[in-house]
Amino acid sequence: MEERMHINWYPGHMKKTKELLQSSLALVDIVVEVVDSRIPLASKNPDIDTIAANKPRIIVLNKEDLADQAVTGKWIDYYQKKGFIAIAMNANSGNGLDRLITAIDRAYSAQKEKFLSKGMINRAPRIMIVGIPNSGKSSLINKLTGRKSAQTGDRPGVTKGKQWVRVKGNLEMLDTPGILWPKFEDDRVAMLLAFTGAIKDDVLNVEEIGFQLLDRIRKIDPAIIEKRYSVEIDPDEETIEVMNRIASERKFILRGKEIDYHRTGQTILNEFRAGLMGRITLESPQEQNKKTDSEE
Ligand SMILES: Nc1nc2c(ncn2[C@@H]2O[C@H](COP(=O)(O)OP(=O)(O)O)[C@@H](O)[C@H]2O)c(=O)[nH]1
Ligand SMILES: [Mg+2]
Repeated sequence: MEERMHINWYPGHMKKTKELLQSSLALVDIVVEVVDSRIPLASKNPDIDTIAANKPRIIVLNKEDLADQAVTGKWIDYYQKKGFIAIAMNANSGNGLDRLITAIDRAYSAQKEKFLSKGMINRAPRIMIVGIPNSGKSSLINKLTGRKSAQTGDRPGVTKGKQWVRVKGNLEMLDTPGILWPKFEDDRVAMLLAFTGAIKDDVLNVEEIGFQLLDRIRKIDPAIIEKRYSVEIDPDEETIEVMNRIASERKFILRGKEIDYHRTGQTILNEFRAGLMGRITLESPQEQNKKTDSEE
């Protein structure tokens, strides 16, 4: 895409966020980082490895219900090889919450030993949830606290004091998540974030993003598109042809018989995000390995 995508994240916010994050991190034993299983790398913060370097970290591959299970398994291996504990979960249903609690116990074991060997009173592990916007932090917090309503005021810098809450699994959690910024200077990443809805549509060119998503899914497996939109795809044809047929299949035609690309693009985005095309992962660890190999 030629036009650069603009993400509303001001440098002032970022500095404030970083400071808040660092002061919170000093209080916790374990950092729980929430990422989106459909884009497990693009949905990571670029600086967390440095900022949280000295804390045990658990990577939660959230929204696992929307991602390809086999690829999620590969991502878990990928992160575990890097020395993290990684688990898959669905923060909407709570599926995987038990795995998370077990993982926290594991991550805490070394520190627990240290406390005990010094004859200190053992205490519950203190955790903090961090992640980029839309990764599912509030949903996960609600599952841990058993509260129903999502927390609002999810803007960087608006945190009003922090509180410990005792949550499932006998943990103490900071009630406010650490909101991290994405790798927004990277256009490949920005595109993936746009596909999943992590960047609001009103700052995007929906026609273009919808088209790019169609093109990507077609490359992953054209049968996904054929099935969802009742179209047949010729391997030699351009993706725009496919988009045109989707539009006519859905009757997204404007007066004057022009194709309504906005509506077609929006529909592709909405249906992907809602999981209506099935489980799709947009980034694979192999792709990542290839990239780093060529950089070296
Ligand atoms: N399908 C699915 N949707 C999820 C999951 N977790 C969160 N969501 C949805 O993703 C959106 C963002 O979640 P939210 O918890 O507000 O993210 P936050 O910005 O990180 O606090 C909401 O629409 C949630 O319902 C999940 O595991 N699966
Ligand atoms: Mg939130």
